[in-house]
Amino acid sequence: MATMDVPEPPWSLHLPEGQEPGDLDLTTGGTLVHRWVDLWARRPEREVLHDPDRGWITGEVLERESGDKARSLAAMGVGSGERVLLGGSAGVDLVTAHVACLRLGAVVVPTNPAYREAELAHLIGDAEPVLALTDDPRTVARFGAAAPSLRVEPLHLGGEPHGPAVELDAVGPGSPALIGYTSGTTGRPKGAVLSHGNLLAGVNSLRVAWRWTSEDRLVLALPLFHMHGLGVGLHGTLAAGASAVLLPRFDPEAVLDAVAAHEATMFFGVPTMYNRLVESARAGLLGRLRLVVSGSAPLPAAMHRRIEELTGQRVVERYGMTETIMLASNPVDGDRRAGTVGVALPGVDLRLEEGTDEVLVRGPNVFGGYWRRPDADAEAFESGWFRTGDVGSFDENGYLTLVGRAKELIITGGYNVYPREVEDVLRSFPGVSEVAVVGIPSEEWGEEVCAHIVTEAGAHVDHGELREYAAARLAPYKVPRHYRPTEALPRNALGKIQKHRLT
Ligand code: MLC
Ligand code: AMP
Repeated sequence: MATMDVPEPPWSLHLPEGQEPGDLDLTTGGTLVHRWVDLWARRPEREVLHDPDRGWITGEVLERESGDKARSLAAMGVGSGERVLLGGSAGVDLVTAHVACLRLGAVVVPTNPAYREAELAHLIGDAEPVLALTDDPRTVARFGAAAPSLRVEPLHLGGEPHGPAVELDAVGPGSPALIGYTSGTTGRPKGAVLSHGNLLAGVNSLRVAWRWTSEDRLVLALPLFHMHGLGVGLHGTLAAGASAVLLPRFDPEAVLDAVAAHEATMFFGVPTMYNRLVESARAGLLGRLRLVVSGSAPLPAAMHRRIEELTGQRVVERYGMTETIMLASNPVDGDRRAGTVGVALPGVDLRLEEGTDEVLVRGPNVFGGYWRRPDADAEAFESGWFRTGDVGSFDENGYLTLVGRAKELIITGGYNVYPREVEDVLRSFPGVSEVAVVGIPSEEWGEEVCAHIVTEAGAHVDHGELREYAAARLAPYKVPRHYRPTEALPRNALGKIQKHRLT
C-alpha cells in the first residue's frame, strides 16, 4: 500500500537528477514514425541496424527502403487503417517492411512463424488483413492453407518501388498502428489495438527510465512479433536514435559474440535466455554492458544473484504486457531489487484493486481496446483503468512484487499460453472427455505446460498420438510436455475445476 514515504508520483524515482515530473513529455516526437524519420534525416550516415546478411544499415537506407516499400504497398492497394500480417525472423528486411506499414498508416499484425494453420485461420478471420508479408516458406504454406484467398508477398516487396506518389508519415497519434494478439479466458486470441501514440509514449517512458541514448547499442535476440522484442527492443532503439544488432534467433554464444564484436551496451532477454547465458564459459562478457534487462516472466532471485556473481551485472527486471507496453521497472540509478518488478515507469499510474490486489494501470501507453471486441473491453477496463490480470503488492517505496495471477496464464520461456486454448484442442481428440491444462514449475522454462486428461469410459488415449494431434494445431511452445491421466478432475461444490489442486 502507498504510504507517505513513497515519492509522488512514485515514478519520479526513474527521473535523471534535475528532471522534474512536470518536465516529462511522453508525446515528444508526435508519432513514432515522425520521430524515427526525423532522426534519420538529421543523421543519415549513422549506423542503426545490423543483421548477419546485410551488415550495418544506416538511417538513410532505412528511410529509403521503408519509403520504397510503403509506396509498393500503396500500389498493391494497401490503404491507411488496413491490416497487414507480418511474419519472419528478426532482420533488416522484416524491420523495413514493418516500418513501411507504419509510415503508410497500415496496421501491422505481427505473427509468430511457429503458428499452425488453425491459429493463423483465426487470426486472419478476425483481423481481416488485406495482405501478408513473410519470407518464411513454412509460413507462406500455412497462410495458403489457412486462407487461400489471402495475398502473400515476400518482405522485399518486389525491390524497386512502383506506383504513384503517396503521402507517407501522415498518421496522427490516435491512429491504430499495431494489433497484438493475446488470448485470455475465452481461449480465442483477441487483438489489442495499440495506437501510434501508445507506442511512442511507451518507448519515450523507457528512454527516460533507462537513460537510453544514441550512444547505446542493443543486442536484440528476441523475436520481433511480441512486445518485448518489437515494442521495446526495436521501437526503443529507433526512437532513441540508437543502434541494435539483430540476431535471427537466440543462441547464447551468438549473443556473447555480438556483445564483444559490436561494443554493445545493452541486452534484453527473458529469464530462459539468462538460464542459458549463465551456462556459457564466456558469460562474464555481459559485464561489459551498461544495462541488462529481464522481463516477460519472473526472474528468480537466485538467478539474479547468479548473474551478478558471474558478470557483476545487477539485472534490471521490468514488467510489461501486450496491451500496455511496459508498466514498471527497477531503476537504473537506484536500488535494483531482485524479486520485484520495480516502480511504475514514468507517466504510468499503477494501483491495486481493493479486495483482490489486482494490478490496475492507466497512462498514455495503455491501449484503447480490443479489435472488434466491446465485450472484452467492458471486462478489461474499470473507470478508465485497465485490469492487468496480475496480482501484486507494493512495498513502502512503491516497488511492485507480482505475487500471482487473477487470469489463467502459463508463461513458458517468456511465451504466454492460455490453458483454455490448449484444452479446447485436446478435448476435440477422440476419446478425451475432460481436460485441465496447468503450468508446472520448471527451472529451464519457468513453467511447463501439463495436461490432466480424463478419458471417456472404455476409451484409450495414446499420449504420443495426443501430443502429435496438438502439435499439428498449436505452436510448439503451447503443446503440453506432460500428460497425466486421471479418473476425475478436482471440482469445488459449484462444479468449477480447482486447478490449484493439479500438479
Ligand atoms: C521453444 N520451445 C519452447 C519454447 N521455445 N517450449 C516451451 N516454451 C518456449 N518458450 C520448444 C521448441 O519448439 C522445441 O520443441 C524445444 O522447445 C526446444 O527448443 P529450443 O531450440 O531449445 O528453443 P529456442 O528456439 O532456443 O527458444 C527458446 C527461447 C524462445 C527462450 C529463445 O522461447 C524465446 O525466444 N522466448 C522469448 C519469447 C518472447 O519474446 N516473449 C515476449 C512476449 S511479450 P521441439 O518439440 O521441436 O523439441 C511479453 C510482454 C513483456 O510477454 O513483458 O515482455
Ligand atoms: P503478454 O500478454 O504476452 O503481453 O504477457 C504479459 C504478462 O507477462 C503480464 O501480464 C505478466 O503476467 C507477465 N510478465 C511480464 N513481465 C513480467 C515479470 N517481469 N515478472 C512476472 N511476470 C511478468
